[in-house]
Amino acid sequence: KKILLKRMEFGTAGLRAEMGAGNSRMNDLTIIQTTQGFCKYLFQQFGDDLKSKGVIIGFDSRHNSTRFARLAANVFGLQGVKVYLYSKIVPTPFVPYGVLRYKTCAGIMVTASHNPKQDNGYKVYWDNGAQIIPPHDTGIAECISSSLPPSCDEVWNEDLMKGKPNLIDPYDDVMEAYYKDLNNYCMYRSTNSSTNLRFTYTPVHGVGLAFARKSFETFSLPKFEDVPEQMNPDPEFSTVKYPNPEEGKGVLLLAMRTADSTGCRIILANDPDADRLAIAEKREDGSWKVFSGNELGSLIGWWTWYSFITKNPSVDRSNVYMLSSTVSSMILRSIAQKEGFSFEDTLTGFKWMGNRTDQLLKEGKTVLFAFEEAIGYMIGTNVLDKDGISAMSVVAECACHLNTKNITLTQQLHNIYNTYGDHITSNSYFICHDSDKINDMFQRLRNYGNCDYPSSAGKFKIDAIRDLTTGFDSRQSDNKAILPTTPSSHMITFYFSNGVVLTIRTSGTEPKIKYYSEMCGSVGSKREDLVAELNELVNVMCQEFYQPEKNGFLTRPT
Ligand SMILES: *[C@@H]1O[C@H](CO)[C@@H](O)[C@H](O)[C@H]1NC(C)=O
Ligand SMILES: *[C@@H]1O[C@H](CO)[C@@H](O)[C@H](O)[C@H]1NC(C)=O
Ligand SMILES: CC(=O)N[C@H]1CO[C@H](CO)[C@@H](O)[C@@H]1O
Ligand SMILES: CC(=O)N[C@H]1CO[C@H](CO)[C@@H](O)[C@@H]1O
Repeated sequence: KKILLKRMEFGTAGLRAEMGAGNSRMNDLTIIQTTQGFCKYLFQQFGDDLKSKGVIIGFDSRHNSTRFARLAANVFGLQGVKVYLYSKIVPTPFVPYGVLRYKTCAGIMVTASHNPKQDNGYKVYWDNGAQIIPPHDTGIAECISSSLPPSCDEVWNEDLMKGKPNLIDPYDDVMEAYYKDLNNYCMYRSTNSSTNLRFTYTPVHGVGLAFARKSFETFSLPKFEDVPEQMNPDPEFSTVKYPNPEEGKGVLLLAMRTADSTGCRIILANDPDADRLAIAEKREDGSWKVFSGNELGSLIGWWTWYSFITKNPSVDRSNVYMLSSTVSSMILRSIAQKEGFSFEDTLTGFKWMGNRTDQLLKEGKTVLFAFEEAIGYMIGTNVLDKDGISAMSVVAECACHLNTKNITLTQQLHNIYNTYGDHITSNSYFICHDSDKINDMFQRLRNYGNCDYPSSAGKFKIDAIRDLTTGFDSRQSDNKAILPTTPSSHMITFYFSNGVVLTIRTSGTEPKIKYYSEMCGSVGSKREDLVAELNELVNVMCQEFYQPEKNGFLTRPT
């Protein structure tokens, strides 16, 4: 009954849920209803231009993805809207890329990214090529609830649009154009073709393989080794528990085996819709270092700046931008301060970084790079979203270039910290399924002692607070936060006297209360000391702010 009563909520991330019957699940009916609402909203916003400009639709290799994409195409097609429907599976970034290439009013990608196999999803892009942000989500949600009955019987026919004049397959054109544009990110072609560095690649049963191969070819990189068990699309994700390379070693075990047996020093892994990237590097002792999202962000940030400034030495640096989400490492800010380019942080999610990038481009700025700690990287502005297909070749080229100087990625990461200051992060979460308990916890933090936020955690003093749920920021003279306020979720940032910045937030899609903390050391400080201090602070913070025993919060499974 629960599944019939509660409709899936359409948010800025679109939809993501288990497949099955009922209003709370992903199925033919909820796809048709959602698309009818989305189509209606687009007509309200763009008028009849929608028909000629059209929409672009892509899908991944999950169960039902092709069918869901075709049904969505039917809804638009029946309304006389031009539909660019990919005829084959594509990486998610090919949809936002296509929005910009064909100047469509919107894009839809049928994917649940790295979720378990029983899930699917529906991701939505606006005409600026970025994922939607408020108020479009509520506008679309309202249109969905007011257009629930399927418009006609034909809409269910998967083959309805076959041969219709308003159906276009963009696949071949994008396969050519995307890689032609990608070529601009290749900096040192000559180094590469003869490199002795070897790479292993896994798409973790997703869409990536063909696109990754072509990405390497574009950069004239040597062929990578395939992980045979994981290279072809497999909606069952049969060799992994969760198809999420962010989880680190477990997902990369087979890739490590391939790499060990073929003599590769570097592993590249995309998630199943190939919009994210994980990297591991073999240490001298034969063990593997899996880079965290922040570490990889530091490396790519340094590399994109280094290649850019080498090619454009006399550029006005203040017009050049890098972005990251506010819960990611602030390493880009440190690099920017020293190098003289501009840095901004945004709310979490590429929807915000994509939209901000679009605005900056319209102001004539250059945006080199944006990243978030959840292994999402946007290099350049061909795609205004994270893109694992471009990122993998850029990182591989960076590794080849460093290799010519006998430097590993791990060594270069330390060089970056030596130059710009150490950046140590400690992120984790507690699990809680009771939203009242979560609200109580945040209520207590907002009324700590006598109706104010905490002024310390243990012996660690807090200098300033930003609360993006209420829009408060004690660092601003008017106490108003600069980043947008989101009353629907909790998010408080604590600025400690010792330089640690710590954010606690609820997750929109999971029963987690996450924390993100970072210690930015000055150049020359001792790394072990910084690590010890951050750990002590995080431990006492967890006890005092979360009160996990009292609240019955579960710790992250290890
Ligand atoms: C495909 O979607 C339907 C709902 O439309 C669901 O019942 C079915 O389980 C899905 N198939 C798989 C293999 O997940
Ligand atoms: C490369 O670096 C390693 C370790 O950093 C060192 O042992 C080796 O001698 C170096 N090789 C060359 C050719 O410089
Ligand atoms: C073709 C070419 O320029 N190859 C260069 C690639 O990198 C090696 C070092 O790994 C150089 O020695 C080559 O000159
Ligand atoms: C919701 C939305 O699209 N917001 C902004 C994103 O960026 C564009 C272009 O700069 C703005 O016009 C939108 O208002």
